[in-house]
Amino acid sequence: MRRTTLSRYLIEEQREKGKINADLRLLLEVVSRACKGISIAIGKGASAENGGVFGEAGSENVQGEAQKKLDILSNEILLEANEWGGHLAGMASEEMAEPHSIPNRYPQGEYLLLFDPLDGSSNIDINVSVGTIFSVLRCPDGADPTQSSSFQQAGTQQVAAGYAVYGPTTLLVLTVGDGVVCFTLDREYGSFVLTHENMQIPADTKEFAINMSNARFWDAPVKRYVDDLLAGANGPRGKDFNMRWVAAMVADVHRIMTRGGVFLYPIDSRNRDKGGKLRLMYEANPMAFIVEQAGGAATTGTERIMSIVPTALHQRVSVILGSKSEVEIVEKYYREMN
Ligand code: AFP
Repeated sequence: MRRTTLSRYLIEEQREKGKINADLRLLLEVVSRACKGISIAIGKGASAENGGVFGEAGSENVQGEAQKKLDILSNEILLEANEWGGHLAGMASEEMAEPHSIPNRYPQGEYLLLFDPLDGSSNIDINVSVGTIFSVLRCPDGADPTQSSSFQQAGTQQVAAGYAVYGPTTLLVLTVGDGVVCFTLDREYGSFVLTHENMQIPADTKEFAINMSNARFWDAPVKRYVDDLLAGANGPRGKDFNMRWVAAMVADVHRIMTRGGVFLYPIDSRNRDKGGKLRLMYEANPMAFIVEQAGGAATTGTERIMSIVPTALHQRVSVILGSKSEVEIVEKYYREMN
């Protein structure tokens, strides 16, 4: 049986469907190659040279979070892979305060790439799934790609988005605005192979994902929603729900992409001054694009995530996403209780 590799899928999206151009195809190939590199680094773990790739780096990122060695290594792999191909005008990352300029010796392209190089890094040391999240925008005509303002576009402007999950298998989930597809890394051949076409989030769910230890900080609509779920078959929802929390958004979202559910990292009294916990431009927006393309929904509780026009590169946001009917119930509670 003929297998569809990522390269073949992208060529078909370009040549037959006209959904992407050659530069975007190259960009996505290069990002996938970088994800393979990150997957290999993670696989080596503590056995890698110089004391292994696990553990603290001893530094902090722009958000004041302690960086792991693998955060820095994954960031470098993505930067190095993408800066010389001629397809990018600039890059921005969770791990860098300012956009990364393409060195003058390389040609510049029309696209901007944003990423969280290693999502869920607290999972590294315990050998649980982590991932990479990325978003692709066009650099506006005449805009300076060294400036954050060039990146500050609403999520609706994304031309592609994806994530890699480094779990028991390495997966790459991708959208170019033509549905969502999932590729599995065939380690023997070193290529991503199409394994899930047209991913759709099941509308009905019995699963939710939220960090329950934050319950005392939640706003009333979130508290009411989770209370309803916890009440189970005897409560207003009339059925029992199960809870899962991987503490890596990629893994939680991938579960929802596969078997439905709802993921919440809402704004609360503890994170309100920051605007939430998750980052809008390289975590929430790409996930929202993927989830919407798979028939789901993504909201802050009061507005569609992809409609927000960012005011800062590292802006944070309230995130509620997944099965459409669940997201709509949370939005309804926000409307009724605000
Ligand atoms: P990092 O990107 O800093 O590793 O954080 C992971 C994350 O942003 C997201 O992937 C998880 O859903 C969330 O944090 C977990 O946060 P808690 O530790 O507060 O549950």
